[in-house]
Amino acid sequence: MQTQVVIVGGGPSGLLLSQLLHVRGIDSIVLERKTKDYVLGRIRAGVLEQGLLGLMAEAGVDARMKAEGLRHDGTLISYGDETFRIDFAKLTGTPVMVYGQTEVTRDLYAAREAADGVIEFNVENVAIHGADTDTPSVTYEVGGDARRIDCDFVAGCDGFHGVSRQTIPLDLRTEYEKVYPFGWLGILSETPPVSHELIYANSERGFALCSMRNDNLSRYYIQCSMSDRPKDWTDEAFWQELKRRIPRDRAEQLVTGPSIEKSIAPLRSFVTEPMRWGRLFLCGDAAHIVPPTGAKGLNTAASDVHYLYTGLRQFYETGNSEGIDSYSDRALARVWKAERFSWWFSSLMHRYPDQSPFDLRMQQAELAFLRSNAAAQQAMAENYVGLPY
Ligand code: RFL
Ligand code: PHB
Repeated sequence: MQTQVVIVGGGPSGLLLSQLLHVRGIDSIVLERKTKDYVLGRIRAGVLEQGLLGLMAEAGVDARMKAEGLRHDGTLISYGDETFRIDFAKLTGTPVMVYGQTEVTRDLYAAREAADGVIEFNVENVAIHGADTDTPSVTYEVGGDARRIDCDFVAGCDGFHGVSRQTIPLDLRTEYEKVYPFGWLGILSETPPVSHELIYANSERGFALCSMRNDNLSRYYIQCSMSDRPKDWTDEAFWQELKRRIPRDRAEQLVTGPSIEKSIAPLRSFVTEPMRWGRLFLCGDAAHIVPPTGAKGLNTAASDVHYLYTGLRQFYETGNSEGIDSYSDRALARVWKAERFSWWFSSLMHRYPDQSPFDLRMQQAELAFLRSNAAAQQAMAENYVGLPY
């Protein structure tokens, strides 16, 4: 088989890239290790930045998001007995959109299928060959059948555990990592959200987040120990703990119900450099991970897709390789800013096992500063709604 771009990974990065290339007449084949239902069953991101919304419009997949997404003009932050609001619309003129990653992915699958795009599911043993030559290829197996695709470029959109990053020789890449000493226990429940806007809470019992997917689907998280397992937490225990961590008036209004999903996510900051090796380009979680505080993961994946799509388009339309040559530098410049914001917001909102009384005072002082200082709120809002591409 032959195509212009082989895309390894059929998560949001891979599908968005494939659909954007298709709109510009560039062919791709997507290789996905799991089934479509499995990919759609992963409950992940909920908050989309304007940049991603713009890419969805360009890809022709924004109709349902526009009709069903929830526009959020601000967010609430609580600590101790204080709750304050960061007004994104007033500070930046830009809202964010609450629309689940599951829905983004579903819309992208629908668009790829409508365009007869090729997506191979259940692929095994994907291997990328000749990435540092002008004639790369990708081999894989489906149901025991060995296949090979020759291509111009390979996009590694296969997430943190994929093969693409590992394909770049160890001596050519540098990895930066920070693992946080706690996780997030998240549940999804068919109950009305406790607040119109997200609540990020720093309580003495640890962090909590009240989020949502729609008017009758709530997403809540609490900071938990890394040794906890979802089955250790009954729904009842989760709701009790959440109520202790959010402002009292909200806790009294909280509508509880059975969870329809319950999982624990570790918190990690990770970046690999460079994001390109010859004709192989890493995109999204394959190249970087942020802790979820601040909702930057999917949005940063989208900015990578933007830089790569722009570079590939320029190459195919004009023969100029400037965009693909500068891909890694451009993507990383924005990645590191998202890493900084996610690390800062995580550090501000969580209780650390080894936090000293001094560290705690620093956290409280920083929260008090953010609550009362216009410049601090401005910086927070600009980062939250997404820095420009
Ligand atoms: P994905 O989604 O991991 O998709 C990669 C795909 O590649 C496939 N794959 C392979 N395919 C072929 N061959 C192989 N060898 C393969 N290895 C892997 C996988 O099966 C998978 O389908 O990466 P992608 O596309 O880069 O997307 C990244 C986002 O999923 C991620 O950044 C976000 O979900 C992070 N995130 C959030 N991001 C936000 O922007 N806003 C949020 O509100 C937000 N909340 C979250 C989050 C992530 C969370 N978890 C569980 C990590 C909340 C949580 C709890
Ligand atoms: C979510 O709704 O899943 C969500 C929202 C905001 C975050 C992280 C996750 O910062």
